[in-house]
Amino acid sequence: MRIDVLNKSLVAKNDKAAAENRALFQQRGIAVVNIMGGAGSGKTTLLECTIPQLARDTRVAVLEGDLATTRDAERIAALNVPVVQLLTEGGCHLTAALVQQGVQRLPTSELDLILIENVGNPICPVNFDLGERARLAVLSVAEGDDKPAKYPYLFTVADLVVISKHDLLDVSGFDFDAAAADIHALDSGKRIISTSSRDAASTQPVADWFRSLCQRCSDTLPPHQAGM
Ligand SMILES: Nc1nc2c(ncn2[C@@H]2O[C@H](COP(=O)(O)OP(=O)(O)OP(=O)(O)O)[C@@H](O)[C@H]2O)c(=O)[nH]1
Ligand SMILES: [Mg+2]
Repeated sequence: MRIDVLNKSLVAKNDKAAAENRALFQQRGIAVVNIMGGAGSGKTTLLECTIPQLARDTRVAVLEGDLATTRDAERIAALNVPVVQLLTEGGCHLTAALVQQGVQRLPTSELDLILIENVGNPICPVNFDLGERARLAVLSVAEGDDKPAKYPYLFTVADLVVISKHDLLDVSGFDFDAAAADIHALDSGKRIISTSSRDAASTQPVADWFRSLCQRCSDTLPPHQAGM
């Protein structure tokens, strides 16, 4: 008797839309970053800190993923960049199909970079390729230094890890070296950047990383593998 595995077929369907997205992004020369991390880890704040630094030389737009409300999109719209709010209506991650719909509302012929803020969740988004070029994981010190070991897949798939809210390091008791060691146990070469919204200079390396992806837009990269 044949047994259908629903989850696998969902991922396969998503992969088809992700491949279409990736082809479109490559054709238009747009770098796309999938930003993932737990609820409240500081994803939107990181966008608020970095987008103004990109304004002088990079044409950026944002897709905001949430379960409900347009609150994050309103924060991004205040920066005067194109933004579309994607509502999953209960879903704990964005899908490539929803991203496809969002991209249709963006002026893609006028963009260098699309930053996608995924739903606040350190688990579900990891399995769903959106067609992105790169993945950014955000972990705040307020979440605890044990999270890289407990939620390893987020950190495995990420091309860059941001540890945010550095200004709260002392009060949170976060052991930075222990967290970094757990991340490097997964991948010894993984780059980690420590940021604080209270220190504008700390987010500059993240803005520079976004910009560096744009300079390589015409490269052909294979789809990310979750390694799970
Ligand atoms: N002290 C401090 N607070 C921060 C920092 N970054 C973000 N916050 C605060 O943390 C809270 C959550 O930040 P957001 O940027 O909304 O987090 P998010 O990851 O986008 O949240 P979701 O979209 O709900 O998943 C807000 O109150 C921010 O002001 C930081 O570097 N330092
Ligand atoms: Mg947010």
